[in-house]
Amino acid sequence: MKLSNVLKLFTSILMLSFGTSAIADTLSDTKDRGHVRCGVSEGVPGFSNPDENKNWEGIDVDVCRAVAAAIFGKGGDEKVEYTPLSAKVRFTKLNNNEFDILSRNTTWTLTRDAKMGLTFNGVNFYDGQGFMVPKDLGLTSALELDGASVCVNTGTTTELNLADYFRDNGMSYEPVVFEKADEVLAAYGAGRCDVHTTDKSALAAQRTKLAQPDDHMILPETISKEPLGPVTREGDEPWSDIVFWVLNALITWDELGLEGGEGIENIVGDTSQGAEVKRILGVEGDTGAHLGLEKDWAYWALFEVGSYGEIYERNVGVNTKIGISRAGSPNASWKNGGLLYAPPIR
Ligand SMILES: N[C@@H](CCC(=O)N[C@@H](CS)C(=O)NCC(=O)O)C(=O)O
Repeated sequence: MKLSNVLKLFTSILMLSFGTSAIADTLSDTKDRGHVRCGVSEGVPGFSNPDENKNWEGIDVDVCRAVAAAIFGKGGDEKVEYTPLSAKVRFTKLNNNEFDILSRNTTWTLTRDAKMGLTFNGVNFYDGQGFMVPKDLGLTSALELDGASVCVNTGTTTELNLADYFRDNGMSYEPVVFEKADEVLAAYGAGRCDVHTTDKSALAAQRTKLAQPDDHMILPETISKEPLGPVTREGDEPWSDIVFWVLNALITWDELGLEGGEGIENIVGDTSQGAEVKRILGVEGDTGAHLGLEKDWAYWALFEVGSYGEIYERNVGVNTKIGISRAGSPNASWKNGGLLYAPPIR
């Protein structure tokens, strides 16, 4: 072999070995550590919020719980460490490896996806931005907000949409900007601004924290699309696949009109169930092998956390303080005219 070829071969071997060792193996790291590391908000009821016993709950928290149950099996949903994050620091900290799933009312956008080294793994809540105002201002439309002062969270799509909306409608406003959601709410509650703006679901949630929630209203306009979902690091492909498919197992179970929880034990033993149900529960086939998980990965996610529909109703549905009806909304299943549609688990 010519010397130049020997050198080439040597360089390729070196690159290969360095390259391989640099590939993240978030699943192995997670198994070794014994828990999933999940980045959440600093407190948005219904999405990610500590309850009175300081246990995290919400629709975003349930994504992390489901991933942990898919990895660790029975009781695995409790094997999650939560890191509360402001909007401003969430992406830097994910990219710095401080946690492995960002599940925190985060909107999927082109810039975040293509420029910021992030991967979006589906949508767990279709949202849109709105405005909350004190009822005694007597307003009926956001188009009456010309000249208003507006409290807003920095580092969000909210800030950008706010600027677009006022400019597009030839109106001016005075931004009053904060890093933390509670600062925005406190400032709005203390009358330091006329308007509070964020995703409508978060507005409904934040309204419940005000001293007199009934003194405030959400204006009818929805000024943006905010598809919210779990985010991972770009290049962390096997891990991103797990997050994506766990979320879609929860959605599929809802499409099938089935419930999770302990009742799922009866479904697993019911031989009359169709092929799709048997496949998802790992009774037939082994989709888990493709994800580096056990056969029954989806069974445990559904056992511990429930279907998407159960998660929705428990956290933000009409019988909660947040009270957002799923029926007729984009968060209904495609089978009921909504946007939630899971690719096939096969
Ligand atoms: N979905 C928007 C907004 C998300 C956002 O962070 N909204 C604030 C407004 S309430 C929030 O939830 N903050 C929670 C926190 O800072 O803990 C985005 O991804 O930029």
